Amino acid sequence: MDARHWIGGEWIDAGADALPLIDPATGRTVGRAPRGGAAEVDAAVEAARRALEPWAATPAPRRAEVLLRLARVLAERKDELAHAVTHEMGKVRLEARGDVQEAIDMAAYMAGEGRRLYGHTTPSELPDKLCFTLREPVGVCGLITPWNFPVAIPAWKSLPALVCGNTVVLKASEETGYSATLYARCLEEAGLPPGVLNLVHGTGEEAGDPLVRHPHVPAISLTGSLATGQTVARHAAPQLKRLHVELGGKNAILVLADADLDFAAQAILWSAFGTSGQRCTAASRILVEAPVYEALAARLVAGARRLRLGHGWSDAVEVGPLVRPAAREKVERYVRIGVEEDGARLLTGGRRAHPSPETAGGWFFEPTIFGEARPDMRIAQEEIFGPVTALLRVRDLDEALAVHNGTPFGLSGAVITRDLARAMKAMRAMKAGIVYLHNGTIGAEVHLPFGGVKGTGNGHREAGIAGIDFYSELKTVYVDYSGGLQRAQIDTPRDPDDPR
Ligand code: UN1
Repeated sequence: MDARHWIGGEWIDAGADALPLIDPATGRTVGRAPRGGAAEVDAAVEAARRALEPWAATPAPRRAEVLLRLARVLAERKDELAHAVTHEMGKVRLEARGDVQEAIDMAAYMAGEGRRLYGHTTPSELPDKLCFTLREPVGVCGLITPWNFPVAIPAWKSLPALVCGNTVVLKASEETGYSATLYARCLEEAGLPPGVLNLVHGTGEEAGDPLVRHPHVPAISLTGSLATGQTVARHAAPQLKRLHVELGGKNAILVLADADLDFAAQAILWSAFGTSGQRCTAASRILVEAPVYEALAARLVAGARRLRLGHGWSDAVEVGPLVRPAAREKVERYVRIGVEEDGARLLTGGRRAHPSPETAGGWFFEPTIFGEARPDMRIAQEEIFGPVTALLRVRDLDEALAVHNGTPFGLSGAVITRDLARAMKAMRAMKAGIVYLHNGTIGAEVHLPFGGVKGTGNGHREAGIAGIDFYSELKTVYVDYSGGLQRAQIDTPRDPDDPR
């Protein structure tokens, strides 16, 4: 499972300073990734610049054909990609296949966009004049992707960029370089011309930062932590780059007293402990109306204890490990804070887990639920990014909404109720980029915009048409075929009584 750079169509092996790729379920090294830096980034940007003009000049429906072939290649190699995902970052096979499926969906969807890439056509205020907009590529796009969706997020970012005629330098996460390498191989197999997408590996400081600061990279898209997003925003600002950052969440599920509690428990367990809680959309707060608090808590505790932990490639397993020892230590720190500093009640979990001898070296943590959390507690405010969720008791929907909105983040929120009026009220009032009615907080689909408000991002969205918007420059075109000089705002026919 060795990762390679892909620069200008050439595959480049790791050198002596390679970074290890580690299976988090066993702690064993499974491969190596090259440790790229400014030199590799420069070479990749150069290759992307060379490839830009011919790719931008290729008709969009032709560009889209590559994406359509990519969808097929990814589908053929789905298991191989999923295997890499599980063995590099630990998510279970079912979810790893879902990760690849998201990339397949995005490839098929963006291939369709190649025959649309719609602009606006709109009337002019003057006769014999036509107004419309065109989409043009932005240029070389620098994409920096995280380890938690090693195939899906590179696809979310690169495929709209490519169909819009941009070329790409992708800096993959140093934890999941092999999955990114396989993704790039699929693009090669699909017939993407050399240099149109370039893949570099390395750390954020050594390879990500030079990409963000590079003078020939006018657009940057990052998915990562709030702190990284702030640094990237600072470093991209002097050149006024087009910047998309997709950062943290502190997502909540509201459970109202009329809810079907068995269903609610299912949705919560999936949203809180899927991917071991390592999703920016994970449900880390559960806001429960007082009358059903105890009954729901009992179901959740029983359900969490039943979840089977282990190596994600084994089919019976439902929850994998945390990605690295530091991630588990962070979770442990928050468990201590929850109990000691905050005074919440630990209902279940809170300890390292040891599912089997085979996984003795892995970084497992028990699915953990806090009860009696209060809105201002650190465990109810800060992103933990692990298998930890906190129950908060609320009086009514109004209080639930106030608590829901009372964090620095705003990615996804959910409400579970059978009452349509209360569901609709919640939908309106939740300060979040994504709202789920009668579901948990995860499960975004590729043809809808993805992103959040407040500290979750900087106002852009990815996926859907919003993704197309980010990766295209709009050119506004006025065609005057009147034969004379018509001056907008001045020669516009007006009401004869208007004295001007
Ligand atoms: C993320 O955690 O960065 O809706 C993205 C979801 C996934 C994407 C999560 N499709 O949870």
